[in-house]
Amino acid sequence: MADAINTNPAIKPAITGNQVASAAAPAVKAAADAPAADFGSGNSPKFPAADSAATPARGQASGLDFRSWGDPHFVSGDGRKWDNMNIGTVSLFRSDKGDLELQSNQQKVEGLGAVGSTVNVGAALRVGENVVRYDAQADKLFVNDKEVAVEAGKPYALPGGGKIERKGDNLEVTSAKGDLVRFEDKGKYMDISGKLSATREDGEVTGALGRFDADTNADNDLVMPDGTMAKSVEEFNNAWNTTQAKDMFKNAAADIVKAAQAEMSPYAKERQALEAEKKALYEQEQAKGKERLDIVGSMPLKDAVADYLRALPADKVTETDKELLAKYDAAKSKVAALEAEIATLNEKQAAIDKRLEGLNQMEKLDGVMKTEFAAEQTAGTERVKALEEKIAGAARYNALTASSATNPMAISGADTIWMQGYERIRQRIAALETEIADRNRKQQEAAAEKARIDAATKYPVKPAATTPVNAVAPDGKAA
Ligand SMILES: [Ca+2]
Ligand SMILES: [Ca+2]
Repeated sequence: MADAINTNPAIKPAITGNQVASAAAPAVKAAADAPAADFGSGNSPKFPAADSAATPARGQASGLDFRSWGDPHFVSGDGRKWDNMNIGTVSLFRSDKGDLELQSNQQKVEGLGAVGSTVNVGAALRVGENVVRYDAQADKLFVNDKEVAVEAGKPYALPGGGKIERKGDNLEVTSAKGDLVRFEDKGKYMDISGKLSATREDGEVTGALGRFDADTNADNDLVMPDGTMAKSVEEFNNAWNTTQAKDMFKNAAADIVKAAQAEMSPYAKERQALEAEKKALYEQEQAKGKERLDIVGSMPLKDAVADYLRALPADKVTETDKELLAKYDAAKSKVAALEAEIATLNEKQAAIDKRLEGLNQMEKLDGVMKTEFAAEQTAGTERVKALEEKIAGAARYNALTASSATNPMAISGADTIWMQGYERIRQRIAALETEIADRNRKQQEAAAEKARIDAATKYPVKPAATTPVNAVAPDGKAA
């Protein structure tokens, strides 16, 4: 059968990877939106914060609050309420971008109610490359397996971004993206509540607390791990029990982080690395901006005075003024050097933004390629079936055509109907071949577009051989 497909020159094998036809790629759009550096505040308004980057690829999630409280009553993003009294580790939610995951440890505790109740006795949260665990019964907090004490008014900074704060009996963990998870100490147990970052996309975060989707409908939040709707609350609750391997209460923090990274898609990995780098660049830019402002604020001379002194004949300038002028010049070139550094830092952030947007587009194109490939396979199967029918009927069709040529009256009504059916098979084959070629072309176009975007948005833009920041100021002196 496969031979039959390949004999048709119109049917090319589908593209499965990054193969690219040499299709004429549209000209790379100039980076016209590259911002002018804003030296006024040291902050570029174009890049206000590290988490402003990614344009949502699939719409923002709506309804970001969540809660698991008491003997646990769950509340989903859109406000659906139900109970989950399962014993063990529950996967409350997980981001498909790989940067956020929350689990709870549900156990039956005696002395709560008449016969004891199932409650949250602990929570484990992975934020980026950190695992934060809270043991409600011992009232102990662990960051990456080390016990940590967080006092009110003294936020604990998480490596790589984010923080933990104490607010009365509560501990609030904020991720670098702005997700908030609250551990509420209730003595023998805890409640868990919080709000996801507004940057979260439709369905990006999902788990035992439901799917955080773009709509505001509470009835469609109970989505199973395989993406289908749960048939019952019980089925839904049971589906989100955590396996031993992914249990954050039972594995070392380093192993949890490693496993999470291994599961991330290449897009998610690159995205995470870029967002971390962008944040670091932004912080450097702020520091340089502040340094620049400090120098500008304490210039030894006003520009007008410097201009005036320079305009004087040399013998009219005092030694003191000469010294001031020299200091003024040094400060001026330091400012110029800082401005150049700030501009470079700005450009790098712009390039990262461009790449992040590129990653979104490439991910979408991957989806297009997958869909087209699947449809092409379906059409291919149908074509093979039709070809078999065509081959099986060929002798009869040829015989009927031959006798019809000599004596049209010799063809019966049934034969005529049969011949029309045979014609339809031939037409169907032609239509399928057009469809297959069309779907194949769409895959090639998507692959070419993906390669074009990949090349146009590569980051870092230049190899690391460019002048390193901080190396040499324009005046030739070490900065
Ligand atoms: Ca929603
Ligand atoms: Ca919903």
